[in-house]
Amino acid sequence: MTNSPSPAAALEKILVPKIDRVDLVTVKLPFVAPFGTSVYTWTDKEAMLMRLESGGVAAWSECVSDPDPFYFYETNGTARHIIKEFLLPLVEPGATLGETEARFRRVRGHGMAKATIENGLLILIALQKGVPLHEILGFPARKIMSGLSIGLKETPDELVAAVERAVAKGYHRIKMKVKKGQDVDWVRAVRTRFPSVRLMVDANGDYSLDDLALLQRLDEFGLMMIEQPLSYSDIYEHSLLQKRLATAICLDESIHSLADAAAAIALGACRIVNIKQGRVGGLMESIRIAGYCAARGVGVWSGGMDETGIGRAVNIHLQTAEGFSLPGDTSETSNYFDKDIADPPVVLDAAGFIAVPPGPGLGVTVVPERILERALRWERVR
Ligand code: OSB
Ligand code: MG
Repeated sequence: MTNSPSPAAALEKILVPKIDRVDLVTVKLPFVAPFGTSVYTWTDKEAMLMRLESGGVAAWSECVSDPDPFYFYETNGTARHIIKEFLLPLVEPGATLGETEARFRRVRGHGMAKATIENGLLILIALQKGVPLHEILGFPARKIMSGLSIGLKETPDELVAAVERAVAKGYHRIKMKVKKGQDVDWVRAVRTRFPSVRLMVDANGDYSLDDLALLQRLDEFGLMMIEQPLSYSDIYEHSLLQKRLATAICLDESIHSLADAAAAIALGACRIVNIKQGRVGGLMESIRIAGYCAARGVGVWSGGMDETGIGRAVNIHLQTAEGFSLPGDTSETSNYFDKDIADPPVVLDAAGFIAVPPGPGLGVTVVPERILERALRWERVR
């Protein structure tokens, strides 16, 4: 594909530290409001966390799967199984991260499980060196653009009110979820109230090519993009659709790797890629995809999985990487939780930007009492 060095080349050479202990801890945090999508409505975030301990230093990472397979095939249950039985046994102190990633490739798929370990190792390495994660990734700190993902609402008025609050906060772009029967009129309601706000929709795969005429009606609203209009597993039909739409298509669910992104771009299936570091198997693959897309004029942004403060901080550090050109689904902690398990919470500054939390590792402090308070399960696995 290309002979230029991978933007993750330096990362691949970093050595895996010795690991004294590994724990998997499942927590459940109630959302401030239910989050509705075309595939499911979540009322809380049930997250599986990983705690790596090495020489008295503890690093927390988060598996971005849900307890259910409604957005993605992995679940907290499959991730626990794959991590315990197949991935952790492949993690060998003294091997490089590149070698570790290569060993992980023998396990097909299960990127969220792989990313949980890779995130944890990188955070641990950053903590041991006393530097922020973004520095280990190879990028200087920069302010991150913000974006809000608004779930399906009961009425257009409720949706417009949510957009009003987001605009008042200064979010750089607003995404609204759509589904069949809750699309054109709802977009029009928002557009009528806010003719020029940077707006996009996310269908989570609810449409098919039979809906072409309907999807074409969205072209009149000047949307930044339509995210994953067709099936979660499709690339080819998106390429047919993109030829018939003025609005850019963004792929989310369909992209599991750099190879998927390359195929989608070659086919003209999208003009924008949503990178969720867990869905693509980790931060190194995310950095490769972002670099690949940027070199081809394809827009990139960081998606979110309604993460706790741990996964949210990972997404913020990732967005210092080259290629992240568009505002992502990175919004304030208060949009999700009254009380998160890490401090400080994510907040927007007066211009709508998010600062990378300073300090070693993620730059956020995990509060053990809050984890214990919310823990459903605590299992030592190594
Ligand atoms: O499709 O991007 C999605 C949340 C859970 C599962 C899938 C998606 C989402 C979001 C919200 O849109 C992202 C966030 O605010 O973290
Ligand atoms: Mg999406």
